[in-house]
Formats: sequence, structure tokens, C-alpha cells
Amino acid sequence: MLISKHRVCRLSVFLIVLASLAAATKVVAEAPKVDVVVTGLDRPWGMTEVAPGKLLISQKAGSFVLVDVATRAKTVIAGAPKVIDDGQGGLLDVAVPPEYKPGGWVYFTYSAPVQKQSATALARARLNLKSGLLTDRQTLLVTTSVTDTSQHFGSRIAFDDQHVFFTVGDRGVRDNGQNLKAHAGSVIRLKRDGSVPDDNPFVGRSDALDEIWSYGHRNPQGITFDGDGRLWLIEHGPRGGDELNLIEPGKNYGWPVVSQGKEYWGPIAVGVKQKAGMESAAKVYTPSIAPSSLLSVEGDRYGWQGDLLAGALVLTHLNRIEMKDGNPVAEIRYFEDKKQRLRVMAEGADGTIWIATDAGELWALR
Ligand SMILES: [Ca+2]
Repeated sequence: MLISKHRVCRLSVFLIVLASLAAATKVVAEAPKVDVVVTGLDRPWGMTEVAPGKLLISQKAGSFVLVDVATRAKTVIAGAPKVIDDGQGGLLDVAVPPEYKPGGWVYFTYSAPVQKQSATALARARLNLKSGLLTDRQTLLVTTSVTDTSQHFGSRIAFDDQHVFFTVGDRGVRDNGQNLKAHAGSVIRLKRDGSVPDDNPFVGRSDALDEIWSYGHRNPQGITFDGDGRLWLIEHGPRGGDELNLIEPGKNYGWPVVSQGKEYWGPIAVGVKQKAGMESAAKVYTPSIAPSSLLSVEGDRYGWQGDLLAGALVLTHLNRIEMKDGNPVAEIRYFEDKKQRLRVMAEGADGTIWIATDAGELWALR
């Protein structure tokens, strides 16, 4: 009787130890399989699902293409604005708001020609799938980010239920980061029609632009809302020090006063590591992965619900940032063996995740 009690007890202890081991040890599922849906895209940059299995993709040189995942057909969509396709500039992001229905507004960013130079701009148009046309195009904002460099345009788009947000890089002019009289180096928040919301943080201040939501950014190329309405942004550091930031209105994210990276030309730190009044990054990548885009995963098809995905360019992989209680807690890298620069991800209404690569491939994760 005693022995058997002991055995039961020891068995229970053993089971408890097993259970706690399982809880403590993250079981890393295998990487999903990559199904190459189409090849031959011309430098895809932005991607959004406009009808089930139909992806509108922006191509950097200044064109849109629609990919029907089921038939693998590609259709050119006319109506893109004139862009400066040079260096990091060109036709950039394309995105639709969460409530999008056929005939609704499609938003896109691009490098707009401004007096023989260029600036990041936001526009919208209506997509007619039958005619293959974007019509009724409206330029919503040509930002004050004009330079003759071809660097650091940003630019990704995100939506909450009333506004459109987009990112603008510092345009290769570091001082833009702290300059509230320039859109460069900022996250911009507008009403959907391009007008300025009354509750933007700098409205009414003569020393700042009304459109700015946050500033002190170097080159943010990913922005996404998570399921709890938090706005996340990922940006390129100088050499080392790419950052994931939690964006809050009016806050200063430090560039170029604060950075975790070094100059490209030598082992000299850029700025200081932290400073009062400037936000520290939620996560830092050193060495740089060169993040291209950011997606908060809504569905649970891959066991990634609530996690953030970043595409990586230089360190060719898909970066999954595991989130817990609103914080990044771990990082898993997928598809490094494919050696492809991953430019942008989109999640379909059915939970499928698609990835477009600089080599012109569109992947579906299976
Ligand atoms: Ca920063």
C-alpha cells in the first residue's frame, strides 16, 4: 500500500516535471513549405490582398500587377503615378484598409518627382479589376522630404479604423530625424482623405508639422498594427542597430542622437546608446538584418498568431518575432537557405502568408 502510494507520488512528480519542461521549452515547429506561385515579378515592393487570392503588387519601376494565386495569372494594372525609380526610390508600398471592399480606395506610397529631386508621397485610387485600371487617383501628401539623394524614402503604410499612417525615412540627411519642420524621419498620420486629424500630437505648434505622429526615425520600412491596436515599426540602423519600435504619438525615437549602430566607414558609434526623452527600441538587431517590411500575424495557420514577421534583405530570411504580453520575447529565422532578399509579406483572409522577393518570386507558405 505504502509502496504503491510512493509509486503514484513519484509518477505524479515525474509528470509534473515533464509538464513544466514542455511549458519552458519552446517547441519550434518546422518551417512552412514554400510554394512558388509565380516568378518574373519586376522588383516587387508592396503587396496587398484585394479579393480572396488576388494580390495587388507594386513594382519598384512604377507599375502594378495583379496576381491570381489560384490560376497563377499575372495581369498588369494601369494607373500608377509617375515615380523616380532610382536607388531606394520608386513605386513603394500598396495597401488597403481593413474594411476594404471592391471599388474602395487603394493607398500607395512612392518617390515623387519634385523639381528634379524626389520626395516620399502618399496617394490613393480606386481599383477596377474588370478593366485592370486604377482610377480617380488623388495625391494625398507629397512630404517635405525633398533631396537629390536616392536614399531612405521609407515607406510603408498601415491603417487603424479611421486613419492612414505611413513612414518617411530621413532621406540620407541625418538632421531630418530631429527636425519637426520636416516630414523626413517621421511616421505620418492622416485621415483617410489626406486631411490632418485634430488630435495629431503637434497640431497647433508653430515649430512642428501637423502631419507628424512620431519622429527620430532613420529609415522605417515596416509598420503594422497588432491585434491589440499597438503600432509597431521596424527600421534600418546605420551599420548594426536595426530597431523594432513601439510607436506612440509625439514620441522621439532618437535618430541620429541615439543609435545602436556604427558608421559604415569605420568603428565609430553613431550617437549615444540612450538619452532621456528619447525612446529606446523594443528590440535591436546587430548585425543588421536590413528589414524590409513588418506584418502582425492575425491567423493561426502556422502557429504564429500575434507574432510579428519581418522580411530581411541583407541577411536573407523571414524573421519571426515571438510576442508575449505585447513584448518581443524571442526570434526565429526561417528560409535562410533560400538566400533571397524578402521584400514584403501579406496575410490573406484565409490566413495564408505570401512573400514577395527581390528576385521576383511570389511565395505562398503551406
Ligand atoms: Ca531609435
